[in-house]
Amino acid sequence: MNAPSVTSCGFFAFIGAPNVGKSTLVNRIVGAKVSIVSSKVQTTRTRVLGITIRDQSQIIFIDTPGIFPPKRRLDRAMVASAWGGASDADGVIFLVDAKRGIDSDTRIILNSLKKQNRTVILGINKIDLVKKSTLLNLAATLTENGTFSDIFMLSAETGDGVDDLLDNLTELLPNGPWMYPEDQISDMPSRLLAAEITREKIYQQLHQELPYAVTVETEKWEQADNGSAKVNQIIFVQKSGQKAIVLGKGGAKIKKIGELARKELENLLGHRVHLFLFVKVREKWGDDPERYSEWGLDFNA
Ligand SMILES: Nc1nc2c(ncn2[C@@H]2O[C@H](COP(=O)(O)OP(=O)(O)OP(=O)(O)O)[C@@H](O)[C@H]2O)c(=O)[nH]1
Ligand SMILES: [Mg+2]
Repeated sequence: MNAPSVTSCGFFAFIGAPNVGKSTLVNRIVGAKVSIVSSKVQTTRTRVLGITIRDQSQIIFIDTPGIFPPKRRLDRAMVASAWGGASDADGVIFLVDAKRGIDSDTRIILNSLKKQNRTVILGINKIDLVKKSTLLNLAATLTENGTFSDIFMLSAETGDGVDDLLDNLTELLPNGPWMYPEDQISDMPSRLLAAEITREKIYQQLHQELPYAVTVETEKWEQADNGSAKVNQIIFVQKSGQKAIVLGKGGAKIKKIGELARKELENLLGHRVHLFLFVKVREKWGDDPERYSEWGLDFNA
């Protein structure tokens, strides 16, 4: 007779400085894009779930915004959301960028963890970018400055170390039923996912301060009988000069952003999408409570 199968399930949060590769790693683990990624800092603005199954275990990862000294209201909400993700999880993986090493943001997080008396798992990511000796020195310095239950050397880019991490995490999960259906990989509503994809394209297509002055919202979503969807989105900017940059010469930039976002959205949804982007100047969108509610961010953080 077969023994009854025992399942386990739990949450692990990735925290770390901006740009260390938290979202890339969650996407790599899930095997699909659940969280947007860019080469710029502060890409992720809220908590994003990435769910995966390994043998009898369902592991739910919480991708969080990077932690840095906040200046604006949005920054404060993002950083609060990251720490909130850490406190909601069964375990925390503190991710450090092997190339960047211990920069000031990383040092601040190390100190906060120490103050909270919190033992976390250390993940050193981007090991594909450094020599082994650099990596070993970094690991030694980190362990002198923090309390870690385990250390993993990872590359979200190549997948190095990821299997080993997952094998070890399954051992730490409490027994219990799975919390999500077997085929579910995230919990983000389609409207928000669509807005995030457009924001990712903006991060990839526009530079300097512009991405930080921008937010995207899905205003309307109409599903047609033939299976296609008509999606209207508003790109909020803070100044008219920024609107001109987002539009580009003869509208070329926004056309490019729209094309890239539409293609990705069509791939994800498996049906045609008619995407309409509108740019609106709203100087203080960062102080509008409505901009925060859809993300589940705390306006008063
Ligand atoms: N070479 C290399 N690049 C990586 C690796 N992981 C992530 N990256 C790159 O690092 C950049 C930042 O990745 P993200 O996943 O957006 O980083 P993040 O920590 O989620 O950043 P925030 O959301 O801003 O906090 C992107 O350009 C990734 O392609 C890695 O293992 N190796
Ligand atoms: Mg991210």
